Amino acid sequence: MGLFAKFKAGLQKTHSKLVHEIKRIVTRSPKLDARGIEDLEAALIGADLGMELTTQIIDKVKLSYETQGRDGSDFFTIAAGVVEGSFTQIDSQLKRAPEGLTVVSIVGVNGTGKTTTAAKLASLVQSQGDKALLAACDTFRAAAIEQLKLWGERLKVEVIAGSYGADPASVSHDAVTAALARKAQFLFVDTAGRLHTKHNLMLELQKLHRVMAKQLPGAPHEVLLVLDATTGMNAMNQAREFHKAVPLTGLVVTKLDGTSKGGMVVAIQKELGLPVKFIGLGEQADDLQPFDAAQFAAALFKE
Ligand SMILES: Nc1nc2c(ncn2[C@@H]2O[C@H](COP(=O)(O)OP(=O)(O)O)[C@@H](O)[C@H]2O)c(=O)[nH]1
Ligand SMILES: [Mg+2]
Repeated sequence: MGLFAKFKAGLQKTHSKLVHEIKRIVTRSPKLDARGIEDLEAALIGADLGMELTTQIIDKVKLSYETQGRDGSDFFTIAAGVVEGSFTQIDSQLKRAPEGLTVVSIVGVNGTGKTTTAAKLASLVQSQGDKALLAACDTFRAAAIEQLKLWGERLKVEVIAGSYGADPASVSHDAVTAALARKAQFLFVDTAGRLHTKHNLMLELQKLHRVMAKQLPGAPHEVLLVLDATTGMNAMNQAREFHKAVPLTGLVVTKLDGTSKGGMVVAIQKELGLPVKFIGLGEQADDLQPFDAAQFAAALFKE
């Protein structure tokens, strides 16, 4: 499947709801009366695009209808343009250390898709010719270690793990040592899920990062917060709190295939000024895609 086809398939739920509703509205009132505008607003907000972006789209639509006598069919082009434009400042590339090993720490609350994302990222860089290792630093749940090991077997990626209940910082220390010894380009560190409101767990995460930085200056080079798209705007609070405790370098939004509110990707990025680096569009290894604003906007609005 090509990249656009992947985006399109993964964002199908958001796309079909948006396009269906918008078509209904513009067919009913092609000249866009006040009620038509209101309904369009509701449709965009319903997809979690956020107030700011919705207003931007509606203003632009109104303007073009009033001054250029456009009709409903232009709505999609205008909306896609505004969405794409709102991402221009953002660098969504995965960071790379100037030389040697790049350490990527993967953080977030329980069940958002951290372990899956760590494995998918290892698969991605591996497909680009880099060597990756995985660190099982969720020592809080025995099943989490097994889950990552299973991915490692499937992808043929070495997994560094401690025993259940071990200090995650010591596992991360061993993992950095191993990754350096193997001359790997990337180490993806899978961490335990933690609520952003639990202070002691945030301290534990800080310690994990400190230990790696001591061993390899600059590490972790990338701290990715994994957010579950189906939790909608609650993700915003998680992002704010995590960012206070451990400076984040980017976001991964997973499970976009399971929601019709995919617009939250745009809203969250706009609100927090953090780049969305990857989006999860399914459960398979190749269902994680580097974020691309143009493809994303087209996948939401292209008929
Ligand atoms: N549909 C879908 N499921 C996902 C995606 N990412 C993760 N999952 C599923 O979400 C569940 C929790 O993922 P996991 O990686 O264990 O979450 P963690 O607790 O944050 O480590 C698993 O069943 C994953 O297969 C995604 O992008 N799309
Ligand atoms: Mg996990």
